[in-house]
Amino acid sequence: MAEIKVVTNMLRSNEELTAQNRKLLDDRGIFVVNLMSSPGSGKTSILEKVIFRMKNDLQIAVIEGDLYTSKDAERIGVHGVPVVQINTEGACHLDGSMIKTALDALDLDRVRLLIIENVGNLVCPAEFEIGEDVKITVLSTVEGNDKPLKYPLMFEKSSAVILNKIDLIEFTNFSKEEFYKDIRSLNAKADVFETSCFKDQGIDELCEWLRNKVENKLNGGM
Ligand SMILES: Nc1nc2c(ncn2[C@@H]2O[C@H](COP(=O)(O)OP(=O)(O)OP(=O)(O)O)[C@@H](O)[C@H]2O)c(=O)[nH]1
Ligand SMILES: [Mg+2]
Repeated sequence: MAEIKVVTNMLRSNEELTAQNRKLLDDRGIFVVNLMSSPGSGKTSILEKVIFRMKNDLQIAVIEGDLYTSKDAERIGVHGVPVVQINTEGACHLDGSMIKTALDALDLDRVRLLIIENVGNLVCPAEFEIGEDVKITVLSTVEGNDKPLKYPLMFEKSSAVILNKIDLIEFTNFSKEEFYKDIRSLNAKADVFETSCFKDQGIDELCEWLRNKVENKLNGGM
């Protein structure tokens, strides 16, 4: 019983903090992405590509979630955009309190698009709202096309799904047919992008999608 109470309190506290974070971000019209995937699917690589293309005409900031290191924040920092690293010290997902700390470290008046790279994990991050407008899930071809059905929640809740490492598909048994069938059965509305960070494929389309979302939010819609 005691354990159940602790979890309940934690979730409630996360909800409260997330609501505060969301208000802070909504008041400024900042569009927020919660970027999730298994470890190594290509979240940071995609971010680097997106930032390179968009940073000159859009104010972008990044929050990097990682268990222990600041390796991803260092990669993003090279591109000259504001980035805050959160080390979860073993926790498998970001939560409202961590995001609050990170928001305090950013100059939000100079941000239009905030991308939060969650801890690499296909399960836990999907269960915690962190003040985002949309969730985006990345799956890479080398992980196998069975993952959406095996780990459905993240795919169900995402507004967009990115199928990354499309350049490697010929070396795998990944079935795009099965993948699209399963994604559609879980989430009929999700937009799907096929990307390769090595071949620069699909990144322009993803940037366009993000740009539209940022503009919609600025204009008061979602
Ligand atoms: N072939 C190929 N490799 C890629 C692609 N995107 C990323 N990679 C490689 O995949 C590895 C992992 O990429 P990351 O961007 O670090 O992945 P991540 O999801 O941020 O990883 P974590 O933050 O550890 O969860 C790196 O070696 C990348 O160079 C791609 O489109 N094609
Ligand atoms: Mg990363």
